[in-house]
Formats: sequence, C-alpha cells, structure tokens
Amino acid sequence: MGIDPTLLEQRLDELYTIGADPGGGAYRPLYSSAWATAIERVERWLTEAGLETHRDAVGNLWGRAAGNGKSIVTGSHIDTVRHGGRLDGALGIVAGLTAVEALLKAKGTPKRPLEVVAICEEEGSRFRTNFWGSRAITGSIDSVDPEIAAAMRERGLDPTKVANAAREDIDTFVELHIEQGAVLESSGTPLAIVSAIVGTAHLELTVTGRADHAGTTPMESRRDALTGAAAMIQAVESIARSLGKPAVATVGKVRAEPDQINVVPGRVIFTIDVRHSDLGARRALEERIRSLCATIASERGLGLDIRMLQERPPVPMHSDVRAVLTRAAKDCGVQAVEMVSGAGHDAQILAARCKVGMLFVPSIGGRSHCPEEATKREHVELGTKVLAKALELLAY
Ligand code: HGY
Ligand code: MN
Ligand code: MN
Repeated sequence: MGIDPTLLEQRLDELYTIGADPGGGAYRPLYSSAWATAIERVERWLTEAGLETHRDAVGNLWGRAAGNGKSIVTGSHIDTVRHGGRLDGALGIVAGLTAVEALLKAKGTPKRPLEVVAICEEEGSRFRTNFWGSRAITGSIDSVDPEIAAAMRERGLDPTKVANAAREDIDTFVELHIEQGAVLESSGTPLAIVSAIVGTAHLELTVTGRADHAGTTPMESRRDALTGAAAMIQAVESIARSLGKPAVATVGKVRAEPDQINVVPGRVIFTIDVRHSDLGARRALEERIRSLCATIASERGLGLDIRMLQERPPVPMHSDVRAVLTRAAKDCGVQAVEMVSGAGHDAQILAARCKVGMLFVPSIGGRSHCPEEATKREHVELGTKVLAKALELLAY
C-alpha cells in the first residue's frame, strides 16, 4: 500500500494557506470564513478519495467508506490557535484521508465502516469553549452559548439541533498528531504511542483593587490590581517549577482595566492553565496556586475571585488500540515508545464513547502553537504509514 509523501506535503501546504495570518502562521477559528474554506477543501479531497461526505449538526465533516458494524474513525481538528502552525490538527486530517484513500485503492471496501473526520473545533481559540466538535459527537453539549449560536446560524447550522451530532456507532477513534514537545526529538525516536493524555484545569482569576489617578496617588496608598496580579503570576511559575516535571502552569491571558496609561489598574482578569499527568498531583498544584494567590491578595488589600472554567481528568488510551498501534508500528519496521501527552486532544473526550488511541511524530525543536511548528517529511510519511497499517488492522 503506497503513501505518497509528496501528496501529503502538498495537502498540508494547501491547508496551511487557508487562514494565513498577517502576523504569521494560520488562524482558522470555529465558524470563520477561513474555517469554512478549509472544510470545503477537505470535503473535496474526501470526495476525490471515494468517500461519502456529510456535515453534522455542529459542522464536523465526515467522509465514510461503507462496511458493517460500528465504525473505525480517524481524523483531527480543523481549527487552529491564533498564529497557529502547519500541522496541529491538519496532520491528523490530511494523514487520515490520505491513508484511507490508499487503503481503498489497495484493499477495496473495508469490512467495517471506515471514516475520516475533520472535527470542527478543539482549540478554544474563538469562543469560551473547546473540544466543541468532539463534545458534540459524544452528546455532551447541554447548552449553546448565544455567541456560538449566532456564529452557527451564519454558517447555516441550527444551534437547537446540536444533539443530532451525537454518535453511538463508533468503535474506535485513532489520531495521528505531532508531539508538540521535544521528547521524541531529544531521544532520537521517530514515533510514539500515547499512553494517556494529561489532566487540565483552567482557572480564571479576577483581582480587584481600586482605580486611582497615576500622578496623585502615592505608592503606599494604592491598591493596584495589576502589580498584585503580577506577583500572583510569578508565584504560579515558581510553584510549578518547584514541583518539577511534569507539572506545568501557564498564565496565557491577562486583561487589565481600565487599561489606561495614567490610571492605577482597578481590576485584572487572568487565566491559569494547570496540567499534570497525575490527577492528585494536578489538584495539589492547583491548591498551592489558589492558596498563594489568596495570601498575596490579602497582603495587598486586594479582592480575589477564582472561577474554575473547566476541569478535565487525565485520560488513558485504550489498551486494545495501543496494542494495534504497537503492532502496526512493528509491521512498518519501527520501534515506537510510549509517552503521556502534555497537550489536550479530542481523543480524551471521545474516550467516553469509544476506544481511542493516538500516534505522535516528532516536532522539530519541540515547537508548536506557533508558525515555527514543523515535522520532518520522513516523519510525516512514517506516521501516516503506521496510521494506515493500524486502520487496515482495525477495519479490514
Ligand atoms: O490546549 C491544548 O492542549 C490543545 O492543544 N488544545
Ligand atoms: Mn493545539
Ligand atoms: Mn491539536
């Protein structure tokens, strides 16, 4: 079964030009026009590959080769972060459809239905949501935020029909993704089978001080919400550092109000992303952050409100799928390592409804979520070959 490495690279290049961001990289947020163009492009490729396509109630795009029983599904997300790279999500879609196309050509109709999915959203880069596509597939979206509902209507989707996207007939979901870190590159390993995906907590902290005149308010009389937040942000970093790997904590969004050059900031809202592969350790990390931020607030006479935006436990990949991936790698002549994913993936959501597994290929310099994101051509090809072999073992 032949996988054409040039075709893989061409398709990845083509997708990357859709939503090209003037500041670098690509930006294809959910339901944007770039997102719609990318979906159309993938739909064309799926049709050309001989798959029957359809879009579900939230805009996930499916391509299907008929078979009996529950489906074997591969794919990834079509959306990107701002200034996103060429491969995050895109690789899983392009590799999935190219692998299925090659399988259909070489082996004909599969025994089981074989599907490729372009999941509409995973990154949370536009709305206050993430894993929108996979949560719809698992039937776990209870309500639609009005802002998302309006964007859905603009794309001809009916927000009252979100429940129709739920699937009960998926047997296995397998996804090829870039590692997005430097573990594989630094150990000189070309491929990993993911054992588990880390647990994540997203917190939003609101620090309340008092807005005052920047010229007339002496330093000792201020209740500056931004300097308080700065001390908290430093604390977040040092707590995570002191716990050591694999604990990580990131402040990725900060907003100061009233955001004026000559006003002492009266309010600051910032987010913290806290991750660890062990649930207990993740909770302990979060507790230390909460407690130290509360101490800093009280020392500075500031108000502090902490809201949990989302909390997801670590999710193990299914042992059957790991075994299939191990065999597929061996059949392709590579010895894959097992590793925990520090990044979140749709597989962790889909695990609630079906067996899931993931393959990682190395990221050059460990870079991701930035325009420098890259993977060697030979690794893209290898990952796709192993994915194709795994799909063959599962569906034929
Ligand atoms: O945040 C994550 O880990 C994922 O890339 N969205
Ligand atoms: Mn990502
Ligand atoms: Mn991704």
